[in-house]
This record gives sequence, C-alpha cells and structure tokens, in this order.
Amino acid sequence: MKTALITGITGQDGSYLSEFLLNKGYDVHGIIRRSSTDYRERIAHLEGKPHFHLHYGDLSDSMGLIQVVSKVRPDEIYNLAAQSHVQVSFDSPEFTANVDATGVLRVLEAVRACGLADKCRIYQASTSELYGKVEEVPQNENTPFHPYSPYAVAKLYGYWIVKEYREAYNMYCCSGILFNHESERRGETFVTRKITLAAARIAQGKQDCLYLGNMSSLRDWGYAKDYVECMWLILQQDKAEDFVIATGEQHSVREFCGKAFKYTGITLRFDGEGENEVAICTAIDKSVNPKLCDELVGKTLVRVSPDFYRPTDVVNLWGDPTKAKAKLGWNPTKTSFEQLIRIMVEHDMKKVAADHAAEQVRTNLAEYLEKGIVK
Ligand code: NAP
Ligand code: G4F
Repeated sequence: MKTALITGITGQDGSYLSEFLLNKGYDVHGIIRRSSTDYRERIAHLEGKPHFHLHYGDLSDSMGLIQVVSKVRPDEIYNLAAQSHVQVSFDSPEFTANVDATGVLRVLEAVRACGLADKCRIYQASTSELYGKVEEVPQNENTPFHPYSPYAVAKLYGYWIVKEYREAYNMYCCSGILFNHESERRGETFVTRKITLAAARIAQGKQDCLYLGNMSSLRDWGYAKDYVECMWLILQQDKAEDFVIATGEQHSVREFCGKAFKYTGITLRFDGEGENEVAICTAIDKSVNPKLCDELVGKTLVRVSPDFYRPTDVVNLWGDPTKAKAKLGWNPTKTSFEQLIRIMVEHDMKKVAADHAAEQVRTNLAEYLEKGIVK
C-alpha cells in the first residue's frame, strides 16, 4: 500500500484527490489547520475511514511540517495548500508569499530533512496564472511566464524552486500547471461558483441581483474531479516533468453566466459596456423550472461592480494540453464545459432549496418556542 500526504486537503482539489487516492488503495494523510470554526465540510464524509488520517500543520511552520513528514514517511506528497484567491493576494501579499512561495520550499526541505529525498515524489500545485499578462495564445509548457498578481509571483517562486530541487538534488518533484478547474465544491467567492449560487438564489427568489467584475475575462475551465487524476498521473511517470493541464477551450465570464442562468430556466440579454454593462431577464422557461416567478422578466439580474476589479487582471488564459494528452493519456474534455455548468447549477439549485427548508424549520421552531407550543 502506498502512502500519500496531501497539504490543502480541506480544499476543493484536496477533497477530490483524497477520494481518488483512497479508491486507488492508498493510505491517505492530510494536513489541516486549526480553526475555531468547522471548515472540514468537503472531507467530512471521509473522516473515520480506516485509511484516511488528518494531522495538524501549516505551510508557514517548518517544524510542524518536518514532524508530519517524519511520522507519515510518504511515498508521494501533493502540495495543494495555498492562499489560492488571486484578488485576496492583493490585500494579503506577504501572507500569500509566505504560504504560496516559501511554503513550497518548506515542504521540499522537510522531505530532505527526513532523509526521504530519494524516495518521496512531490507534486506542486502550479497554475496558469504564471502566464498572467500572456505572451502567447494558447499557452503550453514552453510559453514564457509573466505573472500579474502577488499570487502569481509567489506561485512562480514555487515553480522554480521545485525545478531547482529536481536539478540540484535529483529529487522527483514536478509541477502541474493547471488551468482553472471548478466544481460544486469550488469556493463560493471564485467567479464560477459565485455565478451558479447566485443564479440558483435568484431563480428561487432569494437574491435580487448578481454583481460581477470583469465579465470579458477569458478562461479555460475544466472539472476539478477530472483534474486530480492528472496530479496522480504526473507522479507515476518514469521521469519527473512539468505538465500543462487544461481543456484547450476558452470561454468568457459573460458566457459562463448566460449558460448558468439558462440552466435555471432564465434567459439573459447582456447590454452595455464596462461598468455600465447589465444582464436583463428576457424570458423564463417553466419547463425547466415550474416555480420561476413571471415578474423576473424585464428585471436587471446582473450588474457590474468595480469592487471586483483587480489592480492587474489576467484576461486571456487558454491552455494547450497536447503534452498531457500524449504522455499521460489524459482526456481533457471528459466533462464538457456545458456539463460542468449543469453539474454546478443542479447542485446549487438543490443547496439553495435545502438551505431554505432548514431556515424554515428554524423559523418555525423559534415561533413554536415563543408561543410555548414546544418546550
Ligand atoms: P482551495 O479550495 O482554496 O484550497 C486551498 C487549501 O489550502 C485549503 O485546504 C486551505 O486550508 C489550505 N491552506 C491555505 N493556507 C494554508 C496554510 N498556511 N497552511 C496549510 N494549508 C493551507 O484551493 P483549490 O482550488 O483546491 O486549489 C488547490 C491548489 O491548486 C492551490 O495551491 C491553488 O493555488 C492551486 N490551483 C488551483 C486552481 C483552480 O482552478 N482551482 C488552478 C491552478 C492552481 P483551509 O481550509 O484551512 O483554508
Ligand atoms: O474565479 P476567479 O477568481 O479565478 P482566477 O483569478 O482565474 O484564479 C483561479 O484560477 C487560477 C488558475 O488560473 C488559480 F491559480 C487560482 O488559485 C484560482 O483558483 O476569477 C476568474 C476571472 C478573473 O479574470 C476575474 O477578474 O473572473 C473575473 N471576475 C469577474 N467578476 C471575477 C468576478 N472573479 C471573482 N472572483 N469574482 C467576481 O465577481
């Protein structure tokens, strides 16, 4: 049985990767941060399984990392932990550098300090943000980097230090340069999930309007569940190499938004430009959702808020997965763009309905307690 250690196990990718590795028969260990609130929702269903173990640690704490690595003695480390929000990196640049740049170095050094440099393979969660202010479209493994946010600059250090340790110490460590990948487990402040949740709320009368930033931004969006397979495949090759992981398709935020609303039964028309752009509901389809309210027609459901603009924004990401297809035998469009949006919207329609039902139960209980109906 192989042993894997995952940093960032509570995140979107960490949760899918854990499921993937458990299914492959791995003993899976994960590093979690201490928190006063419950943030383990994505892995709650795995806790208690015999081959699933959690350890406290933090990428900013090298002593803790050394302790975990020496205890677990992993065959493979997947370093997924990061302050992963690009806009947040403008507000917290030092923290982002500490975790996303120096944190990678700490993981590599922990492996060396534990005498595992010859044995342990390391996957580094690198990113298409490295291409930033892009110098070539589409982007492949040879495209020059031009990082365009504190997040991307920190991740660039991570990329280079992994390459350096591979060459200097002959360690099996490599980077997956992953383009955006989304899912029903995506954090709620990333644009895709923000859209699918808002579309579901608006369709159920729980929200009036969605505010977005740059709707013209272009991304290559894949499904996170498909992408974790690549992380594993990258570590199973004879030679350590870096790979671009992407679908090879490009879409705008506006297009994602229009399609997400469509899956709730709402048709949008986008009008205007820049900060004045809006999306108006032109029709509702009750065959998709019989509960849709007729009054939505004619209402402005999406507006632009400059609060979501970034000091520098990456606007033209489009990956070329030729190498991954050829060497890893990976199918980049196992889940299509349309399927991805449908999965997310269907999930969020159910979530919003369930949240509403739970809220109703709480309201009823409060009322019964007040009236003395229940004691
Ligand atoms: P995510 O959902 O934001 O998860 C990030 C994980 O990192 C969480 O488990 C978080 O723990 C953990 N973390 C943050 N700071 C930490 C610290 N100081 N010490 C230890 N753990 C820490 O991100 P994701 O979407 O799964 O992405 C996984 C990795 O891939 C990240 O490195 C991200 O930068 C990179 N990446 C993502 C994409 C994408 O499109 N999703 C594309 C390219 C690269 P808490 O739960 O405690 O916050
Ligand atoms: O969903 P986003 O926040 O993702 P972004 O910045 O591309 O970063 C994600 O993908 C990277 C891979 O390329 C990862 F490395 C990183 O960790 C993260 O997972 O924004 C996508 C685009 C941006 O251009 C942004 O300006 O959408 C635009 N956008 C427009 N309105 C918005 C919004 N982004 C967010 N978060 N919120 C908005 O309201």
